[in-house]
This record gives sequence, C-alpha cells and structure tokens, in this order.
Amino acid sequence: MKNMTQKLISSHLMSAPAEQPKDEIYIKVDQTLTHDITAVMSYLAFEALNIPRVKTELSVSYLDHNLLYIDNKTPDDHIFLQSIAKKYGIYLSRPGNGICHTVQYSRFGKPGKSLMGTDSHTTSGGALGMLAIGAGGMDVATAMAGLPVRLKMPAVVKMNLKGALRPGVAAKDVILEMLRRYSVKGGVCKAYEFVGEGVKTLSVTERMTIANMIAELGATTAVFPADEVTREFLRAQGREQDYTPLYPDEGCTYDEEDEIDLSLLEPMVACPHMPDQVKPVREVQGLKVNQVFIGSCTNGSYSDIRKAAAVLKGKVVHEDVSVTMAISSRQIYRRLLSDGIIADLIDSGVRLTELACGACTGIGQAPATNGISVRTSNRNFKGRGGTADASLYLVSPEVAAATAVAGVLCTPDQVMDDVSVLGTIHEPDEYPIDDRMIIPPLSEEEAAKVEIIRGPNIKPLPINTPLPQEIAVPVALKAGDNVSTDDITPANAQFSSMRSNIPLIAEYAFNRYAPGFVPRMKELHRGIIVGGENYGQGSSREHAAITPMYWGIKAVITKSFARIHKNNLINHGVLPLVFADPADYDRIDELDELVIPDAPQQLISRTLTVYNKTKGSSFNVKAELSDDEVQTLICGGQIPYIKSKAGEQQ
Ligand code: MIC
Ligand code: SF4
Repeated sequence: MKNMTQKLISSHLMSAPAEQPKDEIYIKVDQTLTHDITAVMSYLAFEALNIPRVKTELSVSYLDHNLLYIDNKTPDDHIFLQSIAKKYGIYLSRPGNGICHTVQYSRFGKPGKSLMGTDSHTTSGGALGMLAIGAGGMDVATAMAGLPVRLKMPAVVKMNLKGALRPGVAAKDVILEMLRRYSVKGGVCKAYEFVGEGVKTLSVTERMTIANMIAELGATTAVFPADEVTREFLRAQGREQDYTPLYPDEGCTYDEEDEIDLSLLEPMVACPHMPDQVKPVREVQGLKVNQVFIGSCTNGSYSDIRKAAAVLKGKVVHEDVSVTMAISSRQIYRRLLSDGIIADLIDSGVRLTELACGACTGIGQAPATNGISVRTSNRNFKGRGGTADASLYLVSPEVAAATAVAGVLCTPDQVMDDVSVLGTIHEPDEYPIDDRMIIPPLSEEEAAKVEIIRGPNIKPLPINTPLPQEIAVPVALKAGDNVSTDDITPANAQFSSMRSNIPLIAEYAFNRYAPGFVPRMKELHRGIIVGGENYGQGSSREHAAITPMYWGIKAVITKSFARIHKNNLINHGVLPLVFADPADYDRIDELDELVIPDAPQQLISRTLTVYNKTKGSSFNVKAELSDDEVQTLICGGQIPYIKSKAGEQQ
C-alpha cells in the first residue's frame, strides 16, 4: 500500500528503495525544463558531458524571465539558447509565450511523470500529479543526459484538506497558512501530499498555486491526486489522452500528517522580509501602499486574473498606487482578451507588463524608496523587488486588487458590495490552443548541422579542482540565519543579464548582504563561509554556489542548509558542512584562520575536526553526505565526477 509520493518515486526509481526518509535514492527524470537565467550554466554543463541529444522524453527551454533586454547580454543568451535547443533536441518556448511553470503544466505536464527543472518552483507540476522537483543546472544537465539523478527520499506529509474556500479566500491563503504553521525551513526534505474532500473543491490552477509555493517551505515537492478535476483540466487543454489517475492506496501510511479546514481560512498576508511572516490581513489592514503587482507564476492563472478584475470592475486604481500585472501565459492572455477581461483591467488603470516573470524577481517595476509593495508572487526577501529598502507583502489576487483600489491593504469585502461573485469565477471549459510560439526539436540529421551561436557574454563554466589534502583558509564571511540565494546572487534585470558570465556576476556576490565580501576575497583568494540555519534558501540559482567557488570558497559551515543550494555546492565541489554543536557558531569570528587537515579522509569519515588557529581551539563538523556525494566532492564537483566514472568504465 503506497501513498502517491511513494508511487511516483517507485515508478522512477533507479536504485535500491529508501528504507527511511533522507536515504539517498536515484530517479529517472522524464521531463526537464530550464529558463533563460539558469539555462546557460545548465547547457554548458550538458555540453561538457559530450552527449549528442537529450535523452529525456521531453525537455523544454523557456525564454521567460528576463525579457527587458537592457543591453546585448540577454538577447545574446537567448540566441545561444535557441541554437542549443535546435542542436540537442529540445523544445523552445519563445519570449512572449509565457512563464515556464504555467506553460509546462498547461501544455506538457502529464500525471505520473517526473519533471526536474532549473527553478525552485518546478514543484508546480505537482498540481497535475507529477513528481516535480526544482534543482540546480548541473542536476538538470545530468537528467538531460539520461543519467539517474540523486535525491534524498523525502518524508511524506499527509495534508488532509476539509471543507471549501469561502469567496474572497484563495488557494494562496492555504499555502500562506502552511508557511505560518511550518516556516521557511519547515519543509526541508519533505513532500506534502494533499488528500481529503477539500482537494476536490480546488481547481488545477488553485492546486498549482499551492504546489508552486511549497518551495517556500523548503520542501522537495508537493503532490496532488490526478482526479476528475485533473482530467477536466487536461480536456480543456485538448490533452485528455495525457490523463492517468493517481490516488493514494487505501490504508497507506505517512510520516506525518496535518489538517486544514478550508472553510475556516481567511485572507492572509506574508509580511516583510520572509514568506513565513504570515498574519491575517485584518491585522495589517490599513497599511498605506505604493505599488501592487498582480500575476507571476504563482497567481497569474485565468481565474486569478478574472477574480482580480472582478474586484476592480467599474473602479479605477487608487491615485497613489502603481498597479502592474504579469499574466502568466499567452494562452491565458488570449482567453482573457476574448472574454473582455483585458478591457476591464485597462479601464481600471492596470498596467499590463510582458507575459514574463519580470517584476516578481526584480526585473523591472522596482518599488520607490522605502516603498510598500503588495504582490501576488511568492517571495518577499529583502531587496527582491529591486529596491533595497522596500517592503514586500505577499497576498492573493483578490486582496491585491482590493488594495489597488483602496490604496491601503484590505480584503475584497471592503471594496465590493457582494464578494459572492468571486465564488462564481472558474477556469474556462476550453483554453485557446496555439503552440506556434513553441519551436519543436529538429530531426537528428538537421540537428547535426546546427552551429551553436555563442555571444561575447557567454563565458566558460568554471570547473573546480579536486579537494586538496589540507584546507587552511580564513573565514571570509560570517552570515546569519535564512540567507537566501537572492542575498548571495541578486536577480534584477542587470544582474540576471550577467548569469552566463561568471567572472562578471562574481563581482556582485553578496553585494547587498555583505558588500565587503568581494573586495575581501580579492585579497584572500581563498576562504570558508560560516552561516546559520537554512543557508541558501529560495531560488535554485547555481550562481549562489558557483560565484563563491570562483572566488576560492572551499567550504560552507552552517547550522543547516536549504536542499537545492546544498546540492549546488556539492555539484560545484564546495564542502557543505554542518556544526556538530551549533553553539560553535558563536565561537567563530570573521577572518579566523581555520584548518581542516586530511580533508578527503576526514570527509569520508563524515565527522571532521576543524582547527581554529586564531582562537587556538577546535570543533567538529558533520558531513551529512552519501558516498556518492563524498566522491563528487573529492573529485571537485559533478562534471569531474561523471567524467572520472566514465573513465573507470572504459
Ligand atoms: C525565482 O523565483 O527566484 C527564480 C528567479 O525563478 C529562481 C530561478 C533563478 O534564480 O534563476 C528560482 O525560483 O529558482
Ligand atoms: Fe518567474 Fe517569479 Fe515564478 Fe520565479 S517565482 S519562475 S521569477 S514568476
């Protein structure tokens, strides 16, 4: 008797099954996705593996994040990515077709399949009953090469949903409630499986909002059943043939369980500067707001936008509020257009931006100085919106629209006569289907003739050297808890355009969080980073591992790591170590000289003694790593490791 997560994992297992959560397993990946600001690193890694064509069932490359083209760099990257797609048998979703997660689950997702993407919110595919996991570019390159991908078996949490949401309360409030309960690190190495009568009341797009933001809990994935609601969605997408059911077996067991009564929820808001700073809107209502952003992959569905439009209908946005909207795909935009909704939005003074990520990750629409921005997206880390001193609040589309009208944070009932109309808005029975903005792969013969076009911004992927016998380095940075990858590698239009050029983007490592880091590394040339809990939370961007490695960071010692970032460190040969006694964190200062003698042997033993030469003391750290991960680190990262294994086999 299996739960849904166990079913999905066992049907993709390429190793012995896990005996308990956190055991290492290997899985086969059926589908991959990449997007423009993580893809270049991933395809450079794929090229280094010398494989003529992707070996997945389906791989898609999306050009969706950075469409501002502030200079030559991003268009150069896009041309490179288009030629890579042609060369290696990859679909390419062109700029303007929509945000990766929305297009992927709408046009390609299939219940029962596995999906790995170079984006933390790849978990969105769980809405369809897929095993959908976010990863770094190197892991996705491994998946595209048809090799088994390493994964820690997640503990499976049963989320029993009861009742139904009241009008004005949204799927966003379900995931915000989970963040309130469990925190941004509460989901690490967990898969949340949604069951119960309440699940049937949620559309696939509502399920997607929840599965999308499961990433904010640090979770591995979310799984929803593939039921009649799923079949209906696939039918509306003209893909009923892709439906296969997925349910938990009766009597199956779980590692943990919890319950949410949907009918008891109320509108919620995540306050600055962390997605788990959640409160009911009523506790913060009246807050004066400068900016509202509606849309993004999290809340850019047809019904999200329609609900926002229903709140705004007949009204004009408040004179002190700038209101922008990023609808998440061309398909949704087209349907909203034919249903007259776009006209309503324009009449209300909403500014429509591109069908792209944009403002969600600070690519345009930065808030004003000390600005208050209310957003339907999924992250509100400090500086995420592009303005260092702005404050971002995360809410549902209904609350965002009400706030846009009132100029202060409020709930829809405060600006509408009758919120029950929100309960009548559903996804369409049919979506307009036009995939001409997706370029299909070429035949093998045609692909062989394609030349890769590499603009000047595309610099080689730096490869680390094998682990030295002794690490003797200073503490280059002592960081606090919950350092996000946005803190390490910011992502506005300017920085996102540097993602293919490590020497350039490395100049900005930690530039908001610790502006002294790069100047210091230029003097030290080597170092260790010390961090608190949940180090590296947030996005999957590998640059947060590669740029410190580029400057000579050999190890990161923390109280705990976020899942994807830890894997990225391993893949790039940087030791992710955890304090055996967290109190040792307080006994280290920046610039202390640390020595790890016999580093490879100590790593193999999993408990390492670190000498603090400056303090004349020592402390122990743990390497919570599998045998394969240890070998990867000894080789200097995933590419040297795969190559050494291939060499052994010859
Ligand atoms: C994000 O939402 O933070 C991003 C930008 O989509 C990232 C990917 C990236 O940093 O390139 C993510 O979620 O992984
Ligand atoms: Fe794009 Fe924002 Fe979604 Fe990331 S979270 S994929 S930046 S819309």
